[in-house]
Amino acid sequence: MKERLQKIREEAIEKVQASENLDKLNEIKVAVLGKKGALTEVLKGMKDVAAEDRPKVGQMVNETRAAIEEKIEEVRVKLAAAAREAKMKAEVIDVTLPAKKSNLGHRHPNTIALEELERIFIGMGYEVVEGPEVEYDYYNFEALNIPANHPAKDEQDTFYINDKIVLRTQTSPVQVRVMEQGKLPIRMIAPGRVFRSDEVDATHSPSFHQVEGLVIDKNITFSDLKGTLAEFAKELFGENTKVKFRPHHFPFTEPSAEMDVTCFKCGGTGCRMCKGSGWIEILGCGMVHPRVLKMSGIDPEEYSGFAFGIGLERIALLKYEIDDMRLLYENDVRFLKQF
Ligand code: 2NM
Repeated sequence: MKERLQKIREEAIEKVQASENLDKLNEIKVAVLGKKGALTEVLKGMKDVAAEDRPKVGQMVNETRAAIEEKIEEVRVKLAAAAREAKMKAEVIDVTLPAKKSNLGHRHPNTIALEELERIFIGMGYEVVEGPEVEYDYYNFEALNIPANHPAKDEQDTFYINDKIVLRTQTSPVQVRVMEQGKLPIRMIAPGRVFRSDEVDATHSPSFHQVEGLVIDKNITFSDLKGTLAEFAKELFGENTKVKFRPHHFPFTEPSAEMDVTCFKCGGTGCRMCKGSGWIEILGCGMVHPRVLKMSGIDPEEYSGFAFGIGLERIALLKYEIDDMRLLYENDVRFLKQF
């Protein structure tokens, strides 16, 4: 019996010492100490041992078990440390490696300009309203007092879907739709894409963007128009910006004007930016024509209003000093990232 236990002990310790990982070690533990293990077999054979020898044999079995367990624990601690070490090595993070590039997009200059205009007008209590890009001839022309023989209506200038439907040439049809709803007063801007049958060059594109504004209330005068647009120009181009209004003609406003701002580059003394004049044209405007009000169901004896139209690309090109409109449509990230 003594020899048998001695043999079990030596063999077990040898195997435990040779085990290369925790799984292997556990396998050995089960094979020696488990329910069907070699040592358990010995215990089962105790009934054949003479009664007076049992305490002695029992003690020997316990000693053997304790010795094997001790060895297993010793090796387990070593293997666990080695496994942890290996895991740490595998998961090591090299903080000196270059970071992964996150290709975050960038707002388009048009978008930056639009958000700036929206911020300014929302700050003055205006609502932002959008409408269809494919529009009835009625809303795009007739309701805006644009006569049938007007050059804007020519196929040379407008994309026709059929004789009643066009691609809108301005965003004012959105304002006609709002006026028709009859909820007064109105203080709104209508931003969006418009279409004109133009050849592409540095300052033209068949598709561009406008922000048109409309205010209708009782007692709105040209002074309100001037005050509002002068304040807008200061917000957009700087506190020292001055404005001037030149008489103009639009079918949908009377009187009509174009507004210039003092050049934000030279302050009005004349430079390349303003082609020496000191002034830069930025928008068209006027008092809404009584006929336009009447057609949309608003009584021009009771209400009056002003409107204006701003070319978004024009603002973006000016503000970010871009010299060719085509750059805005190429979507080259090297260009877009600069703003
Ligand atoms: C411009 C210039 C002047 C304009 C007119 C209207 C409406 F719907 F009230 F009649 N909306 N926008 C307007 C006036 C647009 O663009 C250069």
